[in-house]
Amino acid sequence: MENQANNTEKRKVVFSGIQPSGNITLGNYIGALRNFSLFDDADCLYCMADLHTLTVRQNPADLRKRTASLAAIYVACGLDPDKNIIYCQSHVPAHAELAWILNCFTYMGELSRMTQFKDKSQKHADNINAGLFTYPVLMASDILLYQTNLVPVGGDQKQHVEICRDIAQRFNSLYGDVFTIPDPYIPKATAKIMSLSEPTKKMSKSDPEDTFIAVLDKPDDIRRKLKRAVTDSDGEIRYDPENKPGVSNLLTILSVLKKQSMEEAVSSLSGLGYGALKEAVTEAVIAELSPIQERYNAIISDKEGLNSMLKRNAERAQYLAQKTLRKVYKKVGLYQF
Ligand code: AQP
Repeated sequence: MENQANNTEKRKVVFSGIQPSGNITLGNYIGALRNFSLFDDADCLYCMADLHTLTVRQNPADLRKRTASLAAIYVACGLDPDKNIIYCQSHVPAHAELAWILNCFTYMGELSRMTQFKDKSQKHADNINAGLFTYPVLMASDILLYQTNLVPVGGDQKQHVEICRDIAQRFNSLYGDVFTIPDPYIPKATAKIMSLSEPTKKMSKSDPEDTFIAVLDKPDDIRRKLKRAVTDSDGEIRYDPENKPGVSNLLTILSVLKKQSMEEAVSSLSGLGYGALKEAVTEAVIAELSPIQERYNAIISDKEGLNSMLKRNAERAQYLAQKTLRKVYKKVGLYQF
C-alpha cells in the first residue's frame, strides 16, 4: 500500500547551474557540483549558465570553449546525461523570455540589496551594467521555468534563491499557483570554500589562478598551489574558522573529500605540522580529481557525441520550459492563438 502511494507521488524537480565564467574550481565542485548527483529519485536539470556570464565581459572564443568544457565536467562528475538534463542556458530561449516578464514583478529596492551585485559592482566598477543588476531575475527564471522543488547551490547563492521565492510568491498571489516555490539545498559544512591566498574570501573562478584549485588542474599544479596556501603562524592544526581561516579551510576540504567528520580529520593529523596537513589535502584532492579528469578527457575529445547530447537535452528542456512559459503568458494576458 505504502509503495503504491509512493509511486503515485510526483517526482521532485532539482535545478542548478554553473557559469562557464572561468576554470571550474574546487569550491564549485565541493559547494555545488558534487551534490548534483545526490538526487537519484528526482528529475534533475543542470545548465551551463552562459547568459549569466555576459554580465561580466567575456572573451567569446574562451566562453564557447569553457561552455563545452563545463558540459563535459558535469558528465565526468557522474551525471548521466540520459537521466539528468544537461544543457546550455542560451539554447532554451524561454529563460530570457520569462526573465523579461519577471523583471516586471521585481523591485529595484530588493535587487539593490543583493550582496553579489554589490561585490561585483566593486570588482567591475567600469561595467556596472543592467544585466548585473537583474542577474537574480534571470536566475529566478531559470529555477521557476521547471517548477523546481530544490536548488543545490553554495552559500553565496542563498540570497538569490530567497529573492526567487519572493518573486514566485508575489506572482502566485496575483495569478494563482503558477510557480512551485523552491527550497535551497545548502549543506552547511561545504557552503563556502575559501580562497587559498585570502582565506577570509570565497574561492572564485574569476579570481587569479593561484587563489584556487581547478577541477582540471594537474597534480603538480595542485601540489604547488596548496604548498603556497596561506595558513597562520601558531602552528596548531585546529578547526577554528574565525581565528584560523586558512587552516580551517584546508581541514574542510580534507574532511569532505575523505568523507571524515571534522574530528576525525583533525585527529588524523594530531602532533603533525602544516606541512603534513597540506600534504594530506594534496593527496585527497588528487585522488578525487584524477578519475574525473580521466573521464573528462574521453568526453571532451568526442565533440560530436558531446554536441548531440547537448542538442538532445536542450530539446528536453525546451519542452518543459515552454509548458510554464505558455501558462505565464496566458496568466498575464498576452494574446495567444
Ligand atoms: N567557494 C565556493 N564554495 C562553495 N560553493 C561555491 N560556489 C561557487 N564558489 C563556491 C557555488 O558554485 C556554484 C556555481 O557558481 P556560479 O558559477 O553560478 O557563480 P558564483 O557563485 O559567482 O561562483 P564563482 O566561482 O565565484 O564564479 P564567478 O567568479 O564567475 O563569480 C554555485 O552554486 C555557487 O554557490
